[in-house]
Amino acid sequence: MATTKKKMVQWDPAHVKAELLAKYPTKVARKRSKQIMINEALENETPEITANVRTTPGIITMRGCTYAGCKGVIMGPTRDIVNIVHGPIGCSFYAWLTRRNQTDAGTDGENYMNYCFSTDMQDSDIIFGGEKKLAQAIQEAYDLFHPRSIAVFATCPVGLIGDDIHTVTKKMKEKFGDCNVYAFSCEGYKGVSQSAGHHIANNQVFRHIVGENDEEKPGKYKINLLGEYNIGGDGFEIDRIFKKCGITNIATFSGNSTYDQFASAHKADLNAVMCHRSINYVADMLETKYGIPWIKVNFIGADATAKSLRKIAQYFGDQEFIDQVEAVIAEEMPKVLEARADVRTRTEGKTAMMFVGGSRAHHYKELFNEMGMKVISAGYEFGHRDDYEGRQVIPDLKVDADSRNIEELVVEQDEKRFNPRKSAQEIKALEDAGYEFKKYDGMAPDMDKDTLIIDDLNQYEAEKMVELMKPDIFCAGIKEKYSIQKLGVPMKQLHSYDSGGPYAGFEGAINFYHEIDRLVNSKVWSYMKAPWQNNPQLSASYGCE
Ligand code: CFM
Repeated sequence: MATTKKKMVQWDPAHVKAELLAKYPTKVARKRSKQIMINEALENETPEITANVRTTPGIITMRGCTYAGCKGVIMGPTRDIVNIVHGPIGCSFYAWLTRRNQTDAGTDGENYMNYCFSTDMQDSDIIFGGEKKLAQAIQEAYDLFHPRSIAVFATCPVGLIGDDIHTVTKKMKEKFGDCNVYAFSCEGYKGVSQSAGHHIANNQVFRHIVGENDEEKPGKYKINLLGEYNIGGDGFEIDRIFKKCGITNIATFSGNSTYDQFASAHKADLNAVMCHRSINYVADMLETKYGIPWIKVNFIGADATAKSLRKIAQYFGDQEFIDQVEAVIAEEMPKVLEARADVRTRTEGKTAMMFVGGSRAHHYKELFNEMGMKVISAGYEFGHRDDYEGRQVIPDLKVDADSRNIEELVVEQDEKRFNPRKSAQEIKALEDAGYEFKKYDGMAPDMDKDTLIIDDLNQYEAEKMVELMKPDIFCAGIKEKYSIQKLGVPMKQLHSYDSGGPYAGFEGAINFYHEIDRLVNSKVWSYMKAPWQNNPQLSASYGCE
C-alpha cells in the first residue's frame, strides 16, 4: 500500500523549538532553551549557545562517559599498548572492539587490539581495595606479552573507593625497567561527557609518551595528523593520499597508531588538526613545547580534502611539493566528480540531520553539500562553545566545577628540543597571504540561517524533530538507530559508519555519495508500520475459555 503521508517541507524554526520545549517542566525548559539555537548565521557574530554542561538527570542523553572518551576514543586505536581496565567486567566488555577503529597489524607482532584486559573487580575488591589485584594484572600482562607499554584505566568504582592507580603503575614501571606503565584517572563520572576523557587521555600521552624517541625520522614534509581515529578505515585512505603527495605522517593521534608514533611526534614540522574537539589543546602544547605550528584541516569531503592538502603544501612552500599535490588532486578528482554528478540527479534538494559527537556533525556537512543536500539541523553531543561558535570564544568560556575537575597541563619550552619551525617573519608572510594558523570557526557560521543547532540532543527531542521536520536522512549513533528507523526515516550511523567506510578523502567521498544515495532513495523505512499502528485494537481471550 502506498503511503499517503504528506511531507512537511516547510517548518518554522521558532515553532519547532517551542514544540521541543513544550513537554518539559519550566526549569528544564529554561536550561534546554539555551542549548537549542535558531541559527542566525550572521557574519562574525554567532549567537551564544550553552554547551559542555551536565545533562539533566532523567533525560535520555546520546552522550557517553568520561571513561569511554579516554579508553575507547583516544587510547583505543593504538595497537601496541596493553590497555588494562581497572573495574567491573562490563566496562571492558562494552569498550571491546565496538568503535570500528581499524589498525594495520604491523610486522612486529605487537597488536593487542583484539584483547580485552580487565581486573574484573568483584564486591570484595570494592570493599577491601583493588590495588593488589591491579598490580597482579599488570604483572600478568607483562609476563605474557612483554609489551613496550601498559596503560591502566580507572572506572567509576576505582575513584569512589580511592585506589591509587598512579602509585601502582609507577612502581610497576620502575620494577620492569623496559615497559612504560602509566594510568588514567578517567572515572566515568569525572566530567559531563566523553570530552573530559579525551582531555585526561591526551594529557597523559603528552606527559608520559610524547618526546620519548629522539631518533631522526626520514621524510621531507613531515606532519602529525591530530584527531583522526581511523574509523572504518578513514585513516588508511588519508595515508594513501599523503603517500602519493610525498607527505610523511609521523604520528596520527590516534588512528592506526603505535606507541613509537606518539613518542616521535615532536619530530614533525606541522600539526594538522582534524577533530578540533578531542585534541586542539595537544596542538597548542606541541607548539609551546617544541615549536611546531598547527592548522585546522578536514579530510571529510573531496573538496575539503583538496583544500587541506593545498594548505599543507602552502605551509612548506616548495614549488615541487605544491605541483605534486596539484597532480594528485587532478588525478583523484575526475572519478569523484563523475560519481557526484550521477548521485546529484537523485539527491539534490534532499534534507539531512546530524547529531554526532564533537566534530562530525560539522565535518559531514561538506559531503552533504557536495551531494546538493541541505543540513536542516545539527548538533554535537559534547562539543564546547568553540566547536559551535569558533575559537575566538575560548577566553570567555565559563570555568565551572566540572571543567575545573579536568587537569590543564602547564607546558613550557623544551630547553633542548624547542625549535620554531617557522620564523616570526615566515609566519607573518604566510598570514599576510591569507594563511590561517590555529583557526577554527566552528559549526554555526557554516549552517544556513534559520536552521536549528542543538547541543546534547536527547531521545525525546530526536523523535520530535523527525516528526516535525521530516528529514530524508537522520545521522547519529547506535542508540538512535532503531527508534529513528521505526519512524520511517533512514538512519546512518556517523560514529561507526554501520558496516561502511571509509568516508574520508577522495575514495571515501565516493563511498559516501553511493551509500547516502541508496538510503535517501529507498522507500523501505516508510513502509514500516508497527502492528499496533495497523491494528490499534487488540482482542484476546483466556486460554481456559
Ligand atoms: Fe572527534 Fe571522533 Fe568526533 Fe570524538 Fe566520538 Fe568518534 Fe564522534 Mo563517536 S574523537 S569528537 S568522541 S571525531 S567516537 S572518531 S564518531 S562521538 S564526532
